[in-house]
Amino acid sequence: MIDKQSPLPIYYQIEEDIKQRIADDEYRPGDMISSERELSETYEVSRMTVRQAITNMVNEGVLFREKGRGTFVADKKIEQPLQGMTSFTEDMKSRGMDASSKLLIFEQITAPFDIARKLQIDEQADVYKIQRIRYADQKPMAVETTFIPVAMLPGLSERVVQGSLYDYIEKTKKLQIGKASQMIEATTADQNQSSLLEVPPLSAILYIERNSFLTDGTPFEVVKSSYRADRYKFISDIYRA
Ligand code: 16G
Repeated sequence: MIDKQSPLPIYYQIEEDIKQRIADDEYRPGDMISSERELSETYEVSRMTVRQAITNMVNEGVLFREKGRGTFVADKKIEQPLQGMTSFTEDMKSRGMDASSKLLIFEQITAPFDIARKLQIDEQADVYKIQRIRYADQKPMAVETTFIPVAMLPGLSERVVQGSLYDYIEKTKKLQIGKASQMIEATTADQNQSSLLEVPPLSAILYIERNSFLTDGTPFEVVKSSYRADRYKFISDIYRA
């Protein structure tokens, strides 16, 4: 299994082997993998080499450690295409997962300066500030803070935003969502985010800002979201010009 003559580092070969076993369903999410000692015997390498392979896989989010218990196979990351403007509810449904939300904030406030600018509204204008933890199969995936002009969706209620906002905009309000510009940045979870997302402090986070427009060009939302980097990866097809 391990080729000591290969130019590929041994820890890398171990990583590939364990990943292959996960792909083959030999190891499933939640399964405990063998101890460092056992693995070093199986692969006939030092424990240091095994530790290096495991640490790399923990950092990648393939495995996770639990103090005093062992090392386990993590859930597979959700692959989110970068093209196509979808809602969280649609994303989870299309994967056969159950989408739900916990509403943390639902209030009307005077638009903060940067939000007013992005929504192209008066600085005195009111916006809804909505903060939700988004869950897939009851597991926290992201914390989203959404700003929407009150004038755009008068009468928006807590009940509505507990479900799908995009569904409400399109089906109930008959507005046509057109496009968004989006920024993705790497950050780490602060104390509050780590407790909301149920991850250790300083865990890797994908911070996303989305500025969305109706088909007639009117901005309708600014969304600041923090996604668990151990649960998400973004994918896209790219073409050479
Ligand atoms: C996604 C969007 C968000 C939108 C939400 C609506 C990102 C990266 N994505 O989470 O902008 O507000 O879907 O979801 O911000 P809903 O229709 O399930 O409420």
